[in-house]
Amino acid sequence: KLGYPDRLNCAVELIDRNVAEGRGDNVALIGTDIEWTYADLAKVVDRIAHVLVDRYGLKPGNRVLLRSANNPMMTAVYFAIIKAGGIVVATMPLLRARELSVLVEKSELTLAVCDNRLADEMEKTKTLAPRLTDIVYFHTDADDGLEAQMAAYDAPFEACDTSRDDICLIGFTSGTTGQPKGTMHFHRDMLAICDCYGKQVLRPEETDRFVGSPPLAFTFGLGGLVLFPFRVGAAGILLERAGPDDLLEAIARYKATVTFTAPTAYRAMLAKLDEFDISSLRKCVSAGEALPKPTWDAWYDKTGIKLMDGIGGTEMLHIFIAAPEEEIRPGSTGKPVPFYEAKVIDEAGNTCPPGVPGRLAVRGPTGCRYLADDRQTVYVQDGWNIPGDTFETDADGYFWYKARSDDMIISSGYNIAGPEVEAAMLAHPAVAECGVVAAPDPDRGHIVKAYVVLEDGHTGDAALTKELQDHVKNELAPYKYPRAVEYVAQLPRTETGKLQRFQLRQIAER
Ligand code: 3SK
Repeated sequence: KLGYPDRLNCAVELIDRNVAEGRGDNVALIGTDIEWTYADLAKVVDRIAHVLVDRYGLKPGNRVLLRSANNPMMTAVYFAIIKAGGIVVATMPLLRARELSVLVEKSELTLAVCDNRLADEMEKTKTLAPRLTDIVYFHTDADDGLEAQMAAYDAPFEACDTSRDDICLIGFTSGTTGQPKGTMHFHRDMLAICDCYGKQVLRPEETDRFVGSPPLAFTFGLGGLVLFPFRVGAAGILLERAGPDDLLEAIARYKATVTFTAPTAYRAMLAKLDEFDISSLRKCVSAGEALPKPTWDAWYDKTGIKLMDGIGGTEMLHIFIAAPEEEIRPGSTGKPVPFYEAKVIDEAGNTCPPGVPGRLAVRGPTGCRYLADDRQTVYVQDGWNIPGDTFETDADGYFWYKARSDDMIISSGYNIAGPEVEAAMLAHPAVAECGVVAAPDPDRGHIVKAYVVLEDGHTGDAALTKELQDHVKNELAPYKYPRAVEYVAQLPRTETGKLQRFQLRQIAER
């Protein structure tokens, strides 16, 4: 049993508890030119909470838009909203006014806290969504900026006496379809992911330093860069720009020990590993999309570190299938995280035997509660969350990812998982990135089509296409080979790095 008390404010548990239990001098957050201990962070959070309550009338249960790249100040605002009993609606920094105004309307937001460097789009949002009446900017020395207002407060802020089941976060997901859905999470959920995946699978230590690329507005980043370290008094390194070079540079500079990023970033870092000292690293988490076995193998060969694959979701808050290092089976996602249950089901809802693919169903201490969205009944059925992924299990209870359920390609009656073909293609040295989807075909219904970004020094001609097709035929059952290969400069990805196969499918259908 996780057994959280009825009255619980997760900001107190994740920040103030570290101070109260003697970890106040531990480094909590590292950003560009700034380092805050837990004692520093607790003070900043309290000052911001005072400003939001006294000057902007924040009341328990109010929702607040938060808009920023990853940095310590964003994190302090995040927890100030929660400490005051508010609900954070964090948004990806790259969202444009039109997209932001949809979130403002959907979440009925009147107050936003925004990094001053993102002011242009924020002001445009205000004109598109007039219900947004107050915007307070930080990272500015303006008289009405957050920092100037905070200077008037020094006293501790008394945390709102929230229930463990009060909502503290609405995470928006556009998934890979482009239709935003708000997922609501409770105070206890923020601790549950730390106590389930964090403590049982990842097992961080107080001396760890976490670094990674996902935005904090994506719950993968929130957990991996803030919640998991905070639960044990460790440090989160927050990078405003987190491309593969930035990540490598930060690992070397700050002696990071744990990384959280997507397979694409691990692949990109592989090419440059020799230029940086990454000897401080001890654990590397990969999620956000399926981890192809060639990427796992290449990372292990070069670093000696076993990539910790996992699948999670904004709906579930974080990772629910993964494996601790000693139980990793390369190519498998792992087993249900302690306190979660998972099964693979057929169309009638019966559990599929090992080796038979079906839809993943999962349940546990966190789960999907959409904000005013009919898709709730599609996602949650009979108390089980159905994330829309096709998996199969093996006799030992490991889960093997096949595809997003809508990424299965049916060609001449064969079921082919696009990501499996992508993994095979990626094992070829000429292939840097690959997306595989169904393309319409008059004879076969659909054929497998691969969109390929080449490594430097290769030319996408007929000879290479034949070589890649033969390569896949050698790696997989030959009917899975891509009958069409197109070379492209880049693949469509979400801001969090997920491949947007629906976009490739649309292109393939033209
Ligand atoms: O697997 C994912 O995409 C994910 C989403 C949200 C939170 C955590 C993870 C791993």
